[in-house]
Amino acid sequence: MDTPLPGYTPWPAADTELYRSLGYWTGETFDDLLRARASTTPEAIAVVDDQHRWSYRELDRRVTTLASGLAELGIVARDRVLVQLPNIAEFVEVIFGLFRLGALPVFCLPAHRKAELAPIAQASGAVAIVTAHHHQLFDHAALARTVRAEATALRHVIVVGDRDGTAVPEDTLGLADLRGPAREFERVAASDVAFLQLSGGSTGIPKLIPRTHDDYLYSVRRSAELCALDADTVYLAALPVAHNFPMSSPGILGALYAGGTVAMSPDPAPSTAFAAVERFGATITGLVPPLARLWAERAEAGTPHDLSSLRVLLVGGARCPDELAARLGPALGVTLQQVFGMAEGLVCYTRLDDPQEIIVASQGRPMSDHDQIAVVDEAGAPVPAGTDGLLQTKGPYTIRGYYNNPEANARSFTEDGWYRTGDVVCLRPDGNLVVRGRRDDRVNRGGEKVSAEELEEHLLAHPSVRDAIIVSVPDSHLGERTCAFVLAADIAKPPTLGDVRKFVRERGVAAWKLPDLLEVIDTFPETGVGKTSRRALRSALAQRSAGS
Ligand code: AMP
Ligand code: DBH
Repeated sequence: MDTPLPGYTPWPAADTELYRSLGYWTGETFDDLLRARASTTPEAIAVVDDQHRWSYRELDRRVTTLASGLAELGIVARDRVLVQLPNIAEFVEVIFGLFRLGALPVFCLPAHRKAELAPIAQASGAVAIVTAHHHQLFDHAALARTVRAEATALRHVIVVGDRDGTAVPEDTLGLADLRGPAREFERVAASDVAFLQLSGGSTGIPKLIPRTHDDYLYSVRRSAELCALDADTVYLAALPVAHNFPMSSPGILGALYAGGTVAMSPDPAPSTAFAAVERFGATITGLVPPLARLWAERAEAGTPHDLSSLRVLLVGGARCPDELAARLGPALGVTLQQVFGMAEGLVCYTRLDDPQEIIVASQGRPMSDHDQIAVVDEAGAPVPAGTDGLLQTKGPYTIRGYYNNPEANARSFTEDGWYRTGDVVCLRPDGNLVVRGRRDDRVNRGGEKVSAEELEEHLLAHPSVRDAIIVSVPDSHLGERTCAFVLAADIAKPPTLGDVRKFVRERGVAAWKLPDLLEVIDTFPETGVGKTSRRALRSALAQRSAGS
């Protein structure tokens, strides 16, 4: 198809030409990649989990069967399909099945509930959802059916059956039953959108991130290079695999690109993941800082598991305290690589051979020579070298617009195509970035982002809440936690933390977004301006909680 996907903002022609001429955008698609690996190293192991061990040949065969089954259902190129799966081998089968068909996975997280999935389904216009039957005692198939009832275009609920063999529920399709007559699939263009990724902490219409084969494969290739992946790599997916970090930095796609192995850990906690490292001989993994701390503590205390296969640990998603960064290498016997990235594009890494000071005290530098970064003030003017400012970026794998969302685009992109990351950073003279925090009201709970505005809206729906403001408070484990400052509707009957958590949960919101702390107060502080801006109130309350 020659025309871009409606709702997608392509790079300007001059940039497209530049990235092609530099050899960054190669014209290869994800399906080409799998076919190439299946033909050159068919016997190599592509994916392992507790129950499966698939060679590239076996993965390729399954992908063809699945793509045929999906085609049989009437799913065609450019259709969007929500994928909400835990870390299991079938995740890889499903996304490559969709790639073969030219359909677009929309990457949802297992923790998402109806309040997230229904708007994502609606905004993406998804025609199907692929989900687990049960996962961690939650009935995902039932959730998917509820979402289908609300999303206009969503027709099919496809379920990866429980591993005890329980039949999939009525009115859904079992993944294993999907097959169709062998067919040829039309090759998609590498300049086409390959999938939609989600941006952390959005309100209203979800911000869907369209990534093309060309741009994403470039980021995967470059990541694989900087993280020294090769055919012996075993990448342990410990974080939820649909997230951009374990997907591509260098992640499961980096491992497949290098002809290595993806190993799935159902859980990132040391109790589960250490056994997975040992069992699968993992050589590299990625963690958010609070988990990295748990891993270090457990290893320092002594573990029966052999972690000696592990060579590189990536830490990112939230600021890694320098003290923790210094501890990780010795504790786990790895080289630490800090990674500061975003699903919208830009990824910065410390390099494996950087001096220790850079690895410990910075979040690295952009991975591409053609990443452009600018550190600016509120008016968009560059700040003096070495001072804190807002990070803007553009480059060969940073999107120029969200999918079908002109309002978000007007806020998040400058007229000349720079992405406003919202991150406050300092650019060191050596070119490495130090991340200081965020400008906006997004709380980063150890890599899981919470939009203050989104959570406030849920709290405002509670009958005992007259008004609510969410602020981030420092936390020794997560880095940040959410604190709800609340005005009670009736001061004689103030809401409790338990009440509001239960209430928000029942509204179908992902668990990580529930408020951690609640403070009922009489009035919100004066902000000094006539008009009470919520932003000003948030910062006044944040100062108050920092002082208390
Ligand atoms: P998301 O929108 O979910 O893709 O999250 C991307 C955001 O996560 C970035 O803009 C940062 O705010 C934050 N982030 C990612 N990696 C790091 C890191 N290493 N240090 C600090 N913040 C990070
Ligand atoms: O937090 C992120 O989104 C993130 C962190 C590290 C990311 O997208 C990435 C690396 O690619």
